[in-house]
Amino acid sequence: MNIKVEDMEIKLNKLSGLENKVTHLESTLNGLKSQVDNSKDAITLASANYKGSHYFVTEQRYGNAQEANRLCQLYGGYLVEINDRQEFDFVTDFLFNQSVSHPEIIGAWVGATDEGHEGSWRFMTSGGNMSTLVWQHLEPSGGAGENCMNIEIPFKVMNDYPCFRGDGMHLQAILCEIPHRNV
Ligand SMILES: [Ca+2]
Ligand SMILES: [Ca+2]
Repeated sequence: MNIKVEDMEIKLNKLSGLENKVTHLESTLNGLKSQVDNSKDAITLASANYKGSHYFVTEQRYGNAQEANRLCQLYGGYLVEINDRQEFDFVTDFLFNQSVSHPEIIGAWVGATDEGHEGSWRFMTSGGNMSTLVWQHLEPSGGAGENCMNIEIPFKVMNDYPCFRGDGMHLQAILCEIPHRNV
């Protein structure tokens, strides 16, 4: 009988140790969540929900499309992937409305590229073909020198654009799309 009580005490001690570990992990996780949320809030100019996704736009200060995409991935999303005309209309209306109060914002990255498959636009993160293409007049114009995509916000159209510019000019805003399951 005494042996059984000792066994139970050992098990209870283990259980108590596990509880402490879970509590510690929970507090670590909550700390990380609030760090990520705070950094997202710090760069968010405006946000909106559409169908299954949350969208947020940043200021116009990013010159590298891949870096922009990785930033969106940090928050559980990706640079916006426009799957159909309805989403295109939502995205361009949303961006246009922000540019009314922030007239300095005229361009935003889209998560699509034709790098390595010139003229065939695919989503940067999901890899699928992008079929809804609403080009600006005379675009796409850049050939192999312009393998990423932005939205020209005042005109609500797409433009092929260099994925990276080192000159610090012609920076773009970031529009991240985050599936609701990751928000
Ligand atoms: Ca190209
Ligand atoms: Ca172009």
